[in-house]
Amino acid sequence: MTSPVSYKIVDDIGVISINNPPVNALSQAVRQGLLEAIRSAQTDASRAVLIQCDGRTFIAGADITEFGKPPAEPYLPDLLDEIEASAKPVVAALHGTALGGGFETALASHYRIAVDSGKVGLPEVKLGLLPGAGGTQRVPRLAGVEATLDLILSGTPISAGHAAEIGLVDKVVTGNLYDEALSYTKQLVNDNAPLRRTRELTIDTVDSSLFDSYRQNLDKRARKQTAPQRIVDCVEAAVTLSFEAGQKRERQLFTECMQDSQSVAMQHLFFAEREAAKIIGLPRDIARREIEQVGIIGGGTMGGGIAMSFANAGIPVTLIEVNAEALERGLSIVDKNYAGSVKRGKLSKEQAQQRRSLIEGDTDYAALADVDLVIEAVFEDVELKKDIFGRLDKACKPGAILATNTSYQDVNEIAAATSRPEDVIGTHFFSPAHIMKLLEVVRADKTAADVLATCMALAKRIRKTPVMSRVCYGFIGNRMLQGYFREAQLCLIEGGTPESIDAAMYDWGMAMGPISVADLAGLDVGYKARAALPVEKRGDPRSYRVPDALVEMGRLGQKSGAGFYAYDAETRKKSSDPAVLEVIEREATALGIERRPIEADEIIDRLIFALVNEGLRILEEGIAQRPGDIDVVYVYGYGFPAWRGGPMHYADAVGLETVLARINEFRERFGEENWTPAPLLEKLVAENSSIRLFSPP
Ligand code: T1G
Repeated sequence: MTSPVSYKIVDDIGVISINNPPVNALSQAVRQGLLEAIRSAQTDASRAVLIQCDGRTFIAGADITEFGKPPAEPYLPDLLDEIEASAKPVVAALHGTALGGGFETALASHYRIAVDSGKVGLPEVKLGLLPGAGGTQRVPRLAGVEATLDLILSGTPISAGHAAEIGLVDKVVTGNLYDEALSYTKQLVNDNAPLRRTRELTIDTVDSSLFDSYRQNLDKRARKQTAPQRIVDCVEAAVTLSFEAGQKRERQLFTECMQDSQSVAMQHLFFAEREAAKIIGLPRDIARREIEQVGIIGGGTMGGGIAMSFANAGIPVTLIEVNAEALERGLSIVDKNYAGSVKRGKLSKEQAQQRRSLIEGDTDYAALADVDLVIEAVFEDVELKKDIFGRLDKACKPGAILATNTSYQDVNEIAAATSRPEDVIGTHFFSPAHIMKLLEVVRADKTAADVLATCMALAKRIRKTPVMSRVCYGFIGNRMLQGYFREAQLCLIEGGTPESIDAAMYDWGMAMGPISVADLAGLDVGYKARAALPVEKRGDPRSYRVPDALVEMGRLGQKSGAGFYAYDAETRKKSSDPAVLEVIEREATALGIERRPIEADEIIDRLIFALVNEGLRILEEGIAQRPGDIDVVYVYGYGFPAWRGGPMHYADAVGLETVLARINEFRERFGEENWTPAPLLEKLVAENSSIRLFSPP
């Protein structure tokens, strides 16, 4: 087995090259090769050492596939200490994304040169970890404490230019990095540049209250997450302790993170997100259709947001509305969104203008004659959608993909309204579409394989996280959401209050409580959907009598200034409204319900296990490919806490026997209509197995 690390002397410079596709991760073999190379360099004729990587990026971090296995020497912190202790200058040449342990390798080098397109970062916090190879100790010595806290707590990579500004990179070049790095290293030798060991640099003093202010901010920004708090502890140790003692503290806290269930959950999501992009049974190299122009039907909130998602990726969009007035309204939503991004500093004025210029409006389907993909994003009326697809079938060129953004409707039925069902697919965006990462790609019965592959790849191009779903009412996310909302409403009418239900779920980790989510989405949405259904199909009346009563009072939610809560017209700040409790009590009485106190743990288990139970049905029906796909849907689309890994991962963590026992208890108390255990749950418990071991039939 050849080593992924090679070493040769070029013009008196010892060049260490790493070639470990796809991202030059620091596997045991890479660490071993690096160690042997840096040791060779200490005694050979080289005058300095250059560490560089082949392929698309400098080292992108420790090898995450090794996590959970017994650690193998050489350990990264020890290796980096040897690099830093080198008797000859060591230079790191950075390109692509030098992340995590990769950037820590560069920080242990004496000098860093980067190509201007390169990025550096310490994203460990996104894995529930912290930089465990000296990053929390070396960055403050180069960039100061506040820049360190911002870089490591965000986990967001920064450009080479920004890194140079704050002292993390010494030289930024635009030409050939290898050539530039070689001449830079020679220059350092000729200038007799000092061995600038990062560990020996002093840290600017800071007021000790800075750390507590960061801790308080994390209590809001990273609620209940353990890694961010430990990161602050590490950086504080860099200021208060010697380098060696600080490194020891970092190692101890890194080990705590590694053993923390939060990190196990977030590592699970890292791989689940990448797995979800792969379609079982579809060759990874299947030819995809070219998507260079896109059409959107409907300029409402969703249509405008979808149009922006494509424009933001540099893809021209034609937005179609029924008339000039509606089109103007739609485009003004887009203008407002871009203006907001500029105001918040997310985009420069020029960037916003450049992106906005890619969105054109029209009222005639003839404008879609050349588009490669069109996405219908009108409101949830299946007959209207079928009519639109019949028109698109005629207006769009052969081979154009015809997609619907429907949240619930039957994509097979919509496809049947065209002469080319193989070109029809669902692309379910989540509101706000230009911000939310999740994209459910709905594979209808006749969707062609290349159409599916094209849309899965296109999702990544517009920086979305794709998850494939088969056709069912509500696909993966919204189908599971029905049980979640049903239980929220039942807990409410049985004895809870909007505040107690929301507090239970918010404190558990959800980004927003279910009652607040209902107000945000608009109570009239469910009201109209139910009105379109025969009574027997509307579900348990106890689960919608209160929201429907509020709608009939004109309380539609945030959009009308009042729903379950009252909303300040200016700040939109919500407040409790006693009138709502009266409605709840009145409806409970009308339904013969004797209200009782409902504790948080009952609320949590009823809402979350309703998600889990439906998720298991979705798995056994083959609607979702894998359990991890469902976890990605809920974390990226519904505010499920990443540090709990998603509904399926969470159920395994709780223990399926416990989940089944609780569901059986709920069946006893609340009836089997809402609480019949999914057969797959009973099967897994009988086999003493777990959801993560599920493989599709
Ligand atoms: N280890 C192992 N495999 C990795 C990997 C890693 N660090 N990063 C990516 N891969 C695989 C990934 O699973 C996929 O495999 C392929 O590479 C392409 O990835 C000690 C402890 C680098 C920005 O967190 O952010 O260092 O699916 O699809 O979109 O302090 O990968 O093809 O089989 O994401 O171009 C810190 C994680 C680790 C970086 C590239 N580093 N990676 O994005 O490709 S912890 C990270 C990424 C650490 C130290 C600590 C991205 C990327 P497959 P991809 P991409």
